[in-house]
Amino acid sequence: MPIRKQEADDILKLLNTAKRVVCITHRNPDGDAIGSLLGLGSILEKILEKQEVVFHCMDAAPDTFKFLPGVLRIQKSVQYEEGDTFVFLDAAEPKLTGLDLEHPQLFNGTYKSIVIDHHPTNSKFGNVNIIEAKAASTCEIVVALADQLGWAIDSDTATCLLTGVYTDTGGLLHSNTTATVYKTVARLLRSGARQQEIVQAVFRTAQLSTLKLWGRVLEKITLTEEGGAITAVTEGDFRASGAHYSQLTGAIDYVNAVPGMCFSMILSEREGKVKGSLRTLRDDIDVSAMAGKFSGGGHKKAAGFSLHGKLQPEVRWKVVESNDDKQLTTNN
Ligand SMILES: [Mn+2]
Repeated sequence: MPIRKQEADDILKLLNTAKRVVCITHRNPDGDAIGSLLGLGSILEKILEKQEVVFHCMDAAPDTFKFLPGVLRIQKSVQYEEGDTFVFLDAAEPKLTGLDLEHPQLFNGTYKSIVIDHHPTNSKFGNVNIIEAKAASTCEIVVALADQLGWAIDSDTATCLLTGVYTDTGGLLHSNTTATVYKTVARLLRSGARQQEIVQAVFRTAQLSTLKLWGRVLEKITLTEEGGAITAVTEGDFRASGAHYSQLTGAIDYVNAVPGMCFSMILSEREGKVKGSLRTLRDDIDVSAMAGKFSGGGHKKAAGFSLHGKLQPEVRWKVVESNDDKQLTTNN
């Protein structure tokens, strides 16, 4: 996945003329968000001699990623200054950063900005946009960019970037795990990425509250006539398990494991909104189109949406009289 020379040059120009570089990733950050934020940020810190580099995200990194070098430097709020250049990572549109309403000046041309992302739905809201829909993760694009521009990647940076490559491919298990992904993994391992540290922290560690939350998620799976494996998590489930929203990450793969299903979905309540996560294993189903019906988006096999509202349980009961065809259906 070569980065076009023109875009790489444009990025260099913006970075070199910046007074300060502020790297930003999306709210509720996942491994790719945190990995690309810390990965690119730490590279820029080394190559930019004069400019300070700031790491910025509205939400703190989930505990899972607290092992990553530099994670404590991520700032929830930043005083934006004249001459700042912004680098947006893994954010398909301004609202996903959570900064669009309070700080519209970040997105209206007041500042120079660079957008690096792999979501095909990216609205290209920067002055320079590197959107590679074929990349499985934003970290993969950061590696390609670094190699294109001859930026060095040390073992701490490689560990951050490999984390994003791992998490966005579900540990190299999802269908987006291309030959380029494996090449990127090899390249990062050669730079000293601490692969076992990632595996232990991300895939072999689970808080008790996570396991309890997942128990609730799995117990409530229902199969619909349309071939969906669907489950829902209420604010009450989060409270009862003591888990944070971010601890839901990964549970969808188990919901998606029910054989013979067309798609799977987790609906989760959070702060007055209902978030939907959709997955499919099938090539002939496009869950990003399904998410699009609810103003969401994503990839063909993994997508999501967010609606204002809350979940209301609906139990469907059917009374079947014995020795009789007469059926009575009620909604409760
Ligand atoms: Mn990503």
